[in-house]
Amino acid sequence: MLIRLLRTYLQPYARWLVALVVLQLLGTIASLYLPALNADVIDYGVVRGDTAYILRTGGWMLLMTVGQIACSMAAAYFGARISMSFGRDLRGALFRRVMGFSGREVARFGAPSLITRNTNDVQQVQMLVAVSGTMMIGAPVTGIGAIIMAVREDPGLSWLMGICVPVLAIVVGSVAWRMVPQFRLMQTFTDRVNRILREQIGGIRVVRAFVREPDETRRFATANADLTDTALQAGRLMALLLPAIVLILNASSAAVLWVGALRISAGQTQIGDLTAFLVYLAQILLAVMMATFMLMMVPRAAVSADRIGEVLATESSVALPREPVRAVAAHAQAELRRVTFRYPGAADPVLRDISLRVGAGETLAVIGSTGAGKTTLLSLIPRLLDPTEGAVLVDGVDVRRLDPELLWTRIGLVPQRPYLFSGTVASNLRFGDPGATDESLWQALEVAQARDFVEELAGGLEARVSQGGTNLSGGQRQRLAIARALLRRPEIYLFDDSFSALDLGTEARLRTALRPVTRESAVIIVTQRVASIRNADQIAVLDGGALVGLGRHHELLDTCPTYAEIVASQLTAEEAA
Ligand code: TTP
Ligand code: MG
Repeated sequence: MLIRLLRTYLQPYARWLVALVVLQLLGTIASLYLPALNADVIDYGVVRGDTAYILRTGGWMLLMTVGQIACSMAAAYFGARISMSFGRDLRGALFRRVMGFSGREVARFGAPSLITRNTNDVQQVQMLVAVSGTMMIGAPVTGIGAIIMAVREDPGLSWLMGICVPVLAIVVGSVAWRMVPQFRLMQTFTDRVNRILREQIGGIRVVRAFVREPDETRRFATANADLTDTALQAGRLMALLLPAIVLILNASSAAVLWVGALRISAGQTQIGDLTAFLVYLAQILLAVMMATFMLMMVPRAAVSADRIGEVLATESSVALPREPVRAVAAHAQAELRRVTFRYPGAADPVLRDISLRVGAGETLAVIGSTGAGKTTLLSLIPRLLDPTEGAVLVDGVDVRRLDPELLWTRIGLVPQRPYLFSGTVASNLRFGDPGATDESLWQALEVAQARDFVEELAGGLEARVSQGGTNLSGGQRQRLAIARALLRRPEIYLFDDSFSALDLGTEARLRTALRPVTRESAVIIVTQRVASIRNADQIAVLDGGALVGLGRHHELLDTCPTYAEIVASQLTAEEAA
């Protein structure tokens, strides 16, 4: 998965990658050549007292150093650019994918996990790209190059490398190996901390009201401690690594000096060669270390890549039509044809064999106890969910074949929990119609019985709305959501319990004001209140997912015991008659 991800999302930057490789190669060659020049300075310049030679070679060395610095800087720049662009593209792809998800897929991953995947996990992979960008070429080329150069300087000393390099590789490798499972755990724990935090911030009022703070604090503390412990364990291993590396490095230097000194006194080696050899040894060990570090990041990035890939590979269960229908003959019609719906993993269907039909100028009311499946039924029409069996038709065409844009412009949905976005009253209303004038905004507010309270807000239309609309009351939110749907001028209105937070007087005024606006449209009203729907053209009574009654108020009173029961529980006897 990691490789696939890298290949796909690094492709656009192939040219930059080539530049990066060339720059790293140049820089590495320069750094490999420097110790050899240094050795020459000592052996031919210092030992023989040839100042001109020293100056000439020194000049070369200076030039080379400058070149190397330039290469490294340019490489770092390209590396950062590539990794950042990679991260941006990947996040973008994830975001687009998640935006296409229906409620079903979001529920499968959970919002917090989706957020972690789009931030932390992408960052892990991005870090691998950044680190590889600076070391991937440098480490192996330095390692191999330095070995060749060192052997060239003094073959007699080279057997020492045969000991130090494997020792270092084993030590660093075994530490890295033990860190991999910790990294895997860390991703899971990060997910959990995120989830708990989100849940608690979202439900803070409930937590307070039920005095659950100590429990919730403990729950968070546990998750937090788990994450900390794992990170600490990984950190401890990491802390062990540096002293071990320094120890090996210094021990090898001492060994080289010892053996080298013996060889020099025996006349087998020159002083300059020994100095160069020491530098090469350090370079080799450094390269081994960098390579191991990089390899260590791979498993962590691989875990993250899997998590990202899982999201990218998930198709929305609400698939887009391959050949969408863009023109429809009929208008303002919604129909359910023998619809059955089952939530994934649920044993029983939530809706069973339901057939309903509402046309232009008609009002269909759906009534039923909590959990009867009313919201589920409404979600089928704008394709927030697709039916398990049967078909949903809008304007006479199966919604699965309809162009989604066309479908959604025809529908004005007021959800049961009206969601407002952070911004202003106006920016929220313009979700319904981006080009609406202030005047039409006020008109919609007037119909939604929201004019009065918006006028009283500081700033009126420009009054601030916080995320989720939490700085407004439930009823105010509902009315803004209604106004938002009205601005759309849809053919089909879906009101999901949209008057529940309004007092009866306000509701009555709202319904009267709605009547002329919705004259040409089909209206479906979901409600628990009989008073809201007595005049509806049709009333559908849902009970446990089945349609147990369909007709007008008076017909149902006689024919549908469930309806009669609901009415009896809400109205006094004379009102019902
Ligand atoms: P809803 O359709 O949400 O019930 P409702 O709108 O009629 O209820 P209310 O008046 O309170 O708004 O849910 C119907 C059933 O479906 C309910 O028993 C819970 C179940 N359900 C799931 O199993 N998974 C889900 O994701 C949802 C939303 C509901
Ligand atoms: Mg509902």
